Amino acid sequence: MKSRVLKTLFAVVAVCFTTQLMAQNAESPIRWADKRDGWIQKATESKPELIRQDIKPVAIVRSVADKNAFQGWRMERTNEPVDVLYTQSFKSRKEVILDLGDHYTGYFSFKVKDMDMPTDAPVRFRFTFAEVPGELNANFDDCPANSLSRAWLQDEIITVMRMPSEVTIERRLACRYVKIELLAQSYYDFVFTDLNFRAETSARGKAAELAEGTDPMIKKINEIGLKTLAECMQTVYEDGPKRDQRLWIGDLYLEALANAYSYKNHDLTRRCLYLLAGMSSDDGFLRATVYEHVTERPKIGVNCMDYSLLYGVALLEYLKETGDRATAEDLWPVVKYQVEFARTYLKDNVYDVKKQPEWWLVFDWKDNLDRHASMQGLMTFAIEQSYELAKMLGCEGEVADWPKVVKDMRKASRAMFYDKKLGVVKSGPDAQISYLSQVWMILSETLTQKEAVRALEYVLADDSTCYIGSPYAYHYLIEAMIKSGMEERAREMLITYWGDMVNKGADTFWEVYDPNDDYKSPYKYYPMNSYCHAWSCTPVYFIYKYKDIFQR
Ligand code: RAM
Repeated sequence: MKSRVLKTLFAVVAVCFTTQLMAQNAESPIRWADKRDGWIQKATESKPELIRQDIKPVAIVRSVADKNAFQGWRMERTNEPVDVLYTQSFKSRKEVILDLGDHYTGYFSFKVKDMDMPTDAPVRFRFTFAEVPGELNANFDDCPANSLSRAWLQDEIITVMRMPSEVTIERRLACRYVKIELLAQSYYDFVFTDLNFRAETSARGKAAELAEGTDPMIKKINEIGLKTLAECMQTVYEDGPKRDQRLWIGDLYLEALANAYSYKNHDLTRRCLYLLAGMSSDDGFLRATVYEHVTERPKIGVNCMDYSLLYGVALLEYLKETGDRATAEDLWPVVKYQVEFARTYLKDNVYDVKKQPEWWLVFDWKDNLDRHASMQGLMTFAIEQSYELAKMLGCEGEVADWPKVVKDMRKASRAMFYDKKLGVVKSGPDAQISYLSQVWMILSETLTQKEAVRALEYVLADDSTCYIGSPYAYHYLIEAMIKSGMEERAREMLITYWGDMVNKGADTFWEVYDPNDDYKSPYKYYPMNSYCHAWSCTPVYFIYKYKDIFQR
């Protein structure tokens, strides 16, 4: 009897204790610090295998100065076959430029052997790898100190001590052209016996063929977009295989969209979503970028509020595409935290841009862009999308006030940013009119469709509007045009902007492209630009998703 009472008492105490703990957990701020290892583990499980392919140079080319060419240089094929390098002395030739035939990401190796006598001294080479012809004609030592690390520029000095020898250059490269210069030689002669580029990508499968009557320029844009995406699909969605070779939330979002309509390698998206969650800060804020090598590490201190809010949109798209509810449920608290945290920046329903001096708002590579209206619009859009995610997961009860936040934000935006008379959105103390302010107020459905068309027509016709600086921002412009029913303009814009890069010889699309300035780079030195950049691949998404607009 006594023992039964004791047992019951014990059970009651246990139940009370557990209930209290659960209540405590429910009330306490989201604490997923303990969950992060599990998320990294899941990211590891989804790590794709790299597919490797040996690429041999297809031609010997020469650089030709041409003021009509992109950055003043183009490559011209010579009549010499690559084989001459395997039979004729390199000591007398001293220099060559090889063309791999397309852009590749991977490792370069070469073999050399002495010809008749053993080489009596070390031989020294400089190898330069270039994505575009202009890079090969720049002196990388001119790179200003306030640019990014000079070491991103792909030149390597290699000393061969003995022959025969086989050398693989240690760093991973991204290029189409390889320049070899002989800097110091042995008294005796030597030749190359092999030149090889081992290309790597995790992109598997083939995207669907476009409809037969598709405009040839759109076909070309799609082909280059697919190539750009495949080059950036490594063991994460990289931003650029030359630079920075890492995962950023904003790039992930656009790459995942393009992948969902082409290669459909959804595991890579899952991996990246988990990696980012696994490296969030202790209280749950996402880092805008993370590293996967040597081990997984976040870039502490780089938190971009626009990027962290887009994470939820990316997860929603992933769920819609894959139906992988388990992943979406697992990561839902991350999305919830990003929104709740961003909400602490709201003052009278308007995002307080002054509250975050040391953090960036990305939006575009455009220094003079006033980001206030864009941020307000993006946040409204992201909360609405995140709420849709909550509904799909049956969690909307947890965030029941979000629809009201969205409504209040739209109302506040109209009062603060919308100039009804002129029909445009203005931003900042100087009432700046920019493309992006319109775009984000359209995507967030702050403007009605009629107002959206009026606003876009205004900026398209007004030369003083702050225009767009990167393909990343063009993506949102095209999306906004389609949303506003301006399908023809969207098509024209895609053909004009990306088609212009095609006409200028792009093998892959560039990080920053300004039709008015071929040398534009956010890093104060044009070779530092990444000429194969993830966020520039999104025509692929538009072309497949909106068939009626683009595949005719
Ligand atoms: C650069 C990268 C990347 C972008 C960030 C904000 O370093 O190119 O694509 O997302 O900046």
